[in-house]
Amino acid sequence: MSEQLIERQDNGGIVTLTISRPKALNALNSAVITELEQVLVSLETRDDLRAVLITGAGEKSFVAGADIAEMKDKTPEQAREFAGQALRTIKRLEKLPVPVVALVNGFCLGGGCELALACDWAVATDNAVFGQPEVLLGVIPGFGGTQRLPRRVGPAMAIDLVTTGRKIDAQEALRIGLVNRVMPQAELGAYVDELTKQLRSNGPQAVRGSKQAVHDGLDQDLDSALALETSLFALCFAGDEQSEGMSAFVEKRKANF
Ligand code: DAK
Repeated sequence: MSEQLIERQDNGGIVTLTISRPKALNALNSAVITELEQVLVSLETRDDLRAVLITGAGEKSFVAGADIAEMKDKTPEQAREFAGQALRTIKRLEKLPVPVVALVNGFCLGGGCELALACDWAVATDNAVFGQPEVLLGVIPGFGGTQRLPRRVGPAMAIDLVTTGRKIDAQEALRIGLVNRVMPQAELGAYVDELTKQLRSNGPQAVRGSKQAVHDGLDQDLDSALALETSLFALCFAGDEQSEGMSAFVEKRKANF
């Protein structure tokens, strides 16, 4: 039986995906990307999906980048094929209709940092190390780093990181807004439990609608984006969730979504 490179754990619709190539610090090779894409395709149409958490196996690395050994001897045609598949996969992750959270538990470099940037938000353990060191290898980021990084941390900091290739620690990542919070590795499990509880207690369609409003709105001018928000807000009143949520408040009980 072939080794599973993406471990899956489903906790009532909160799915944790663990990239599992610990001997190579979870570097992304074609096999990982292929398996990740298959998993994402299977999640895209799941109505019961509430959130996706993505992390790396072991305590040393989230993802140390694309697999350099595999990339080294690619022909231009093979590089193009890899790029197409990788970009399609990361787009699928970004477009999932539920919150996607990166649990960055160590090295988060190159394609790993770009994977985290395609998630809705990231949290980090205090041993995490971030960077876009592609220039040290004679290439530029190819997984969206030059585009998503400036959108997250601003162009000046992004150009600093992609042109120097310097590594930053978890505290600096927090300060520049690359991650939302930092915690000791031993507390990551408790964070996941708390997040799972929180997301489970919210209206699932409202959670999806909130994400959709932010994502789709960012591609539009403010007036169009506000009109989109109004439409999605009104749509909430067409389902059962709003009625249950507001009735529960009035009746002083917990909503049952
Ligand atoms: N690829 C392949 N193997 C890797 C790897 C990587 N990115 N990172 C680490 N490994 C392997 C090491 O080769 C080593 O394997 P063995 O020698 O034991 O067989 C094992 O993991 C443990 O690594 P180290 O012995 O080096 O461990 P250290 O603690 O000493 O150092 C490190 C950890 C993370 C600082 C170091 O391993 C390192 O600098 N790794 C490379 C980090 C890096 O440069 N990452 C960026 C890669 S470039 C694209 C999409 C994406 C990309 C490009 C195009 N398209 C869609 C077009 C992305 C490019 C990249 O990510």
